This record gives sequence, structure tokens and C-alpha cells, in this order.
Amino acid sequence: MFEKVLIANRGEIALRIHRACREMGIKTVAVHSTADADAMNVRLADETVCIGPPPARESYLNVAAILTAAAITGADAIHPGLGFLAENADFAEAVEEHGFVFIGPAPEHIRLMGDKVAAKAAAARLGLPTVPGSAGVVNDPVAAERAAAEIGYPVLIKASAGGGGRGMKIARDRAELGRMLPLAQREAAAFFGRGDVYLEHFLERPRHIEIQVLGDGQGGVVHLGERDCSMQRSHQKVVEETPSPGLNAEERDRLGALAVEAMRELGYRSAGTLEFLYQEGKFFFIEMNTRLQVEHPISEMVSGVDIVREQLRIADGASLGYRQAEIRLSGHAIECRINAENPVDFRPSPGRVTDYHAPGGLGVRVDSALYQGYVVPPYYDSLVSKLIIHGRSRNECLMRLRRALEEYVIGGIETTIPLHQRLVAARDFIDGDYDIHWLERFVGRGE
Ligand code: MV4
Repeated sequence: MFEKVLIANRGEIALRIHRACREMGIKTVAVHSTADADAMNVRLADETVCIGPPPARESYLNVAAILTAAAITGADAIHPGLGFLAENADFAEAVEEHGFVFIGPAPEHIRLMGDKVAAKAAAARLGLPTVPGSAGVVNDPVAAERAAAEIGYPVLIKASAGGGGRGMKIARDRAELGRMLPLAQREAAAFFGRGDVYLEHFLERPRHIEIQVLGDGQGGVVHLGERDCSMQRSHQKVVEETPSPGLNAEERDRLGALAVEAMRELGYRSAGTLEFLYQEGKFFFIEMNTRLQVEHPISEMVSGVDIVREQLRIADGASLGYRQAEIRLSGHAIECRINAENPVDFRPSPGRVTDYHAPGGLGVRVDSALYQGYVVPPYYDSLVSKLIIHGRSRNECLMRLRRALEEYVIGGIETTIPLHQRLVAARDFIDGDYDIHWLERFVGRGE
């Protein structure tokens, strides 16, 4: 096993990775910007290296600085965490070229899934159902009209280099397609540096269902169940749960078998997530994330599998060592993402945490790098804590969640805890009756 791992990230996820390393007897190197010198993950690390000023471009995205830090500290491997460089295939290659192990998938798989058109074609080849859409990139308006007529309106114009919803445009008829296509192309070029777009039939009210997989790149693949991530606004997930209240056992098993078979065929290594839209009993693959995800803890809570530990073992060349039949998914888990934001208008609320008390008790997990006196910097993502609850049933999970939200004190900054308190009292959420648009309406109504 590695002796020393460099964690190329910050905040709660850097701390999460540090914890897995510690338990395995692996020394950690925290790299940090000048804004994060007092962060909890930096305090706990065995060694620390300041890699630049606050802007991520000059620190957490600074490949030369990170590789230099790995060299001078004698790290064996680099864990990219999530965001920043986690899905940058060039970074993964550079890590390996410099003689370090990249704790993640093969660079070719990161590259493949980063190109949404290529990813969709690969998924179809691997036997996954996809949304009816254009055969590939359509940049010509005449070809787009022809494709849309075939697919059926409404259609969604998506950026091939995109993902996460940026630059998508709906067209409900031919005239709208004519207006939206150049707009989508310009936005794609501006956001992602490549104007290529493709078309899909627009699903009006789907759920967002994703499935957690682990592969060892040696033929071993398991899934850890699905997660329902439909509770989102502005393409930011707010609450995630597993199992999805919208699926039955047959649908769940069908999705699991499809995902495992596809990943075995691909020879996938490390943790990954396949994203689907689910509507009227059908799944449609949309994207794959080739990284650890923010919401991975809910899958850990129901499976008992430490996903980061598995990433470390797999990167070290170990095989999975267990089969799907040995994975028991037990009970229900929900994660609330707590952001340093105003809970009504979602404006960022950085600053000093004057009071801090985290909830505890049976089935309660808090993944956070907050502490009393910590100053939340204004430069990064506003996620400051994840409250993760497990119960034997969804109802038990909800009762614990309500109690834990009442206990949680984060003073001095605004957080989204009050939003979560309103959510757990909402009838539709209690009933599990929501789709990807539900939260936008709930927030808009201010109920
Ligand atoms: C869709 C869709 C409806 N129909 N594709 C948004 C993010 C990106 N990953 C894919 N997205 C969507 N793709 C088709 N053919 C609706 C969305 C979508 C969405 C998906 C998942 C979670 C939240 C969403 C919010 C708005 C739109």
C-alpha cells in the first residue's frame, strides 16, 4: 500500500480522503491555497504545502505546483477529490508521467466520458438505454431540423463538451430550434471552448437517478445501489437519497445489472457514477461521472462500503475481492447539503463561524471541515457541511433527519439549514413524490 498520498483538494472532501488514508496507515500531504492555511484538513495532515494564492486557477488547478508538491514531499500517489482536476484526463496522465499513481480511473475513460457525445455512443454500445437523439454532433441548422423532426419535439440542445446543465436550450418547435441553435453553440464555445452541440428529445418531468459503481479494472465490478438526486435547483443538488422512493425492486435490480455489465465490458477502474433520467418506468443514460461524488456517503451508509478506501486499494492494484451478491444494501440514507448561503435568495455568505455544534447520535454522520472560529473563504464552492442520516426505513431516516437539523448550530454565517427544515416538513418530500423541477417550484413559492 502507498506510504504517502497527496490530496489535491480542499474542504470537507479533502478531510474525507484524509480520514480514509489515516485509517489505512497512509501519511497525507495537504496542498492548500493561502486562503486555506487554517483549514481543518490542513491542520490534520501529516505534511502541508502552500501551492498558491486564493484563485483556484493559481492553486487547486495549478498542475505544476501540485506535481512539485508531490515530488518534494515524496508522495506515492495523488487523490484529486472532486471538482478542480478530478475529471481532467491531461492531469491524470501528467500525474502518471511524473511517476505518481493517480487515484482514479484510466485517463482514457475520463476523456471518453468528458465528451458527452462520445460517452452517449459508448453507453449505447455497452447496452445502456439512451435518450432518443441525434446520431452525434449536429452543427448545421438544416441537419438539426431534420434530426429534430425525427426525434420529435420538444428537443433539448446540449453541449458535447458540457455537462451539468450549462448551455442547454429547449426548442419546442422548428422556429425555436432555428433561434436556439446558434445561441446554444455560442454558449458552448464560451463555456467549454468547443461549440459542438447535439440534440435529445426533452423529457418533461423525469427523476434524476444515478448509480454508484466500483470497478477494479481487472473484471471486478459492483454497484452500491442508486441515488435519487432530483432535489436540485440551478443544477445544484440540495438533497440526495438512497434508495430512490420512485423505483420498485424490479427497476432497481434492472438498473444495477445494466450498469455493472456495462462497466465490466468497459474495464472501468475506481469509483464512478452513471447518471440516468427516469420517467414512466424507463431509464435513459445521460452522462457518466468518472470521480468520487459529493453524495457518495449515502451509498456508504446503506452498503457499509468505504468508497474512498476502495479507491485507494484499487489504485494500489488490488482486486475488489467481493461480488455483487456479497453487497447488502440495508435501510435508507439521506444527505442534506449545507451551504454557506442565504437560505432564501442563495447568495453566498462567507465569514467567521462564531458558534459550532454538530448533531450526533445513532445514524447521524457529519462530513464537514467546519469548526468554531473558522473563516469560510469567499473564493470557492459554498458547500460547508453534509448531514448524512441513516435509518432502517425511510420514515426512521426522516425522523432522525428532522431531529439532527434541529440540533445543528452554525452561527456567524447564514446557511441553508432553514431550507432543509422546511423541506423535511413538505408533504411531497415526505411522500417521496418529486421530480427534477419540484424544488425550483417549492423555493419559488417560498412555502
Ligand atoms: C435532460 C433533461 C430532459 N431531457 N435531457 C441537466 C443536467 C445534465 N446533466 C442533463 N440535464 C438534463 N437533461 C433530456 N433529454 C433534463 C435535464 C435537467 C436535469 C437533469 C438532472 C437533474 C436536474 C435537472 C434540471 C434541469 C434539467
